[in-house]
Amino acid sequence: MDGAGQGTREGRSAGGEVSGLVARARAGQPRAVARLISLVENGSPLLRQIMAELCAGRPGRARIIGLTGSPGVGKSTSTGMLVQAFRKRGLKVGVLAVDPSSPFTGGALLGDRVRMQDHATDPEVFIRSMASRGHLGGLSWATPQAVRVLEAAGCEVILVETVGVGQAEVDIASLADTTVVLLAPGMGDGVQAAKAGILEIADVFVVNKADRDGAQAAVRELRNMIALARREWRPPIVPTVAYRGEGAEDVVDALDAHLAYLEGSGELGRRRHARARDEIEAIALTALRSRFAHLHGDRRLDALADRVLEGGFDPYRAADELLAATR
Ligand SMILES: Nc1nc2c(ncn2[C@@H]2O[C@H](COP(=O)(O)OP(=O)(O)O)[C@@H](O)[C@H]2O)c(=O)[nH]1
Ligand SMILES: [Mg+2]
Repeated sequence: MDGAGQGTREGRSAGGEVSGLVARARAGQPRAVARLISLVENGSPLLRQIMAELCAGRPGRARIIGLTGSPGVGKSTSTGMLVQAFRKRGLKVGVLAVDPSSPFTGGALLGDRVRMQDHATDPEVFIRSMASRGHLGGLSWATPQAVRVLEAAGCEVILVETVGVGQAEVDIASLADTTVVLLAPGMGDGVQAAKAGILEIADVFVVNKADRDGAQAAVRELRNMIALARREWRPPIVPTVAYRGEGAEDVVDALDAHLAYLEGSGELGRRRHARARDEIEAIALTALRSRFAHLHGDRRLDALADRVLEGGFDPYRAADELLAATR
């Protein structure tokens, strides 16, 4: 139903449709927010116009908090716990789970990929899961654009959950104002943390599952590692039992302390500047890639290959000619 009819309408008055959608998203309508995020996720051709409209007014001012860590460490549970803590303060909260396997409860669930366990919905919470792959650039531009949609919808805090494997961790650190790294006792995370460079990206450490044996040892181990790292900001370590909501206020306090540090040091502005740079770069690289995607099989490429094979013409010059020809 959504398919052909929608397509025709988009074709006829894409401008009007985008403006209407953006207006409804700004008014906080979950369906409009969901639709905009779907368009982001699918790399819709309408994105250029959507972003133009979203960026036309004053920029969004949401606080962006990234949560990362190994699968099963308790990221989704902790995200739910933090949603509650921020809601208690009367803040409107957005959640992006860049991990389609994450179950969430209790918000306006934007799209059907998030499993709903609790049917109570809170209109002041938007929750959405996004596929981490599927288009070039991955997190690098889809997530900032989804964040922009949530900001337009009035979210004051946006929690972004990513599975901490490889590149995703680094990506989340460049996206978020504050990066929370979660560990749990008995997962061998301490050693892994040092290896994976997690120490550098963590602004706050949460040792979740503090109800289990080994939690204190994990805290001690982390504390020792942090003591060796030379950083202006020393990440606090907060033990939590997320599924019982224990430690929620301590995490929020740690997040607040980090925000105060970011603001006081000028680091907040630097991080946001770097984020905008990354996003522009990712869009530009995606555009370049798609511009060159058709080259394979291009007659110009064949002709240049023949010249290189004939001799007297090197592949660098050939590449220069190709680049110049495809401007
Ligand atoms: N023992 C214990 N289990 C927890 C705690 N927090 C979450 N869990 C459980 O750990 C499992 C994984 O949690 P989830 O939030 O989905 O982890 P994620 O994969 O990192 O998002 C679930 O079964 C949770 O109920 C905790 O503080 N203690
Ligand atoms: Mg999860």
